Amino acid sequence: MGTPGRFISLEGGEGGGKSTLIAGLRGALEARGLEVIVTREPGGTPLSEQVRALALTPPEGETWSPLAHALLMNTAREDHLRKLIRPALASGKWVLCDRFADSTLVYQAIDGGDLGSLRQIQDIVVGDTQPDLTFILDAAPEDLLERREKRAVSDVFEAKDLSFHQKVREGFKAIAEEAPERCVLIDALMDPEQVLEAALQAIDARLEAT
Ligand code: Z5A
Repeated sequence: MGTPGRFISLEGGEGGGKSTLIAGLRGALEARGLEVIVTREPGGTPLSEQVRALALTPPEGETWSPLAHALLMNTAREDHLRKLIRPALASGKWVLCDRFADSTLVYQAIDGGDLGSLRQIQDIVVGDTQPDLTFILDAAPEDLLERREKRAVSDVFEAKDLSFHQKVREGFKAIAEEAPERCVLIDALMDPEQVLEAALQAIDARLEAT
């Protein structure tokens, strides 16, 4: 693992319950006496939050190409890793990150980005700071429709149709199959308490938590 801290990312389609699970995990891990940092991508540092705004809510009428979008995500990621994630892990903290590099491989590939190039950029930026564990909150997009509609989010992804969300689901499932040692698929339709329990069981089984 290389570092004394632990790095956990949360991924999946919109409205899957990542933020809800992160809040539950933070409480449970802090109750075990662990130091926990909660962060998100794109974002997490002052500069990366500015990049987030530029990437997700560009000026009206303006759009990013898939490559430019991927570069922006990775620009934000480089700053986030260097200033927040790596120092936190090195000092023994647990980092819970709402989305990370898997999101780029899924979203920017669906938008038309070349997967080989996306992986090359990711290798340069992420290096060996891979998450120790990745929770993928999974459900059929039609079952998450109501949750997505409730969110007060306005960004470049808000108007996407069901087929886009289906591709997002398939993209994350493919990553889970490719990296079963890192990824745990969780049924996002379970109650929040059951989702948290499943995540904690995986942490205990895979990370030998204290
Ligand atoms: N993006 C990208 O393209 N490339 C990249 O490299 C990266 C990101 C890093 C913003 O992400 C966008 O950035 C995202 C991909 C792109 N695209 N979109 N859209 P984000 O993570 O900030 O936004 P999001 O994916 O839309 O997440 P969210 O709105 O924060 O949702 P969530 O965290 O997964 O869910 P939640 O807020 O915990 O829950 C949503 C609602 O459901 C809420 O009312 C909860 O009370 C409810 N909920 C949660 N869990 C449950 C359960 N278990 N049962 C019932 N109800 C529940």
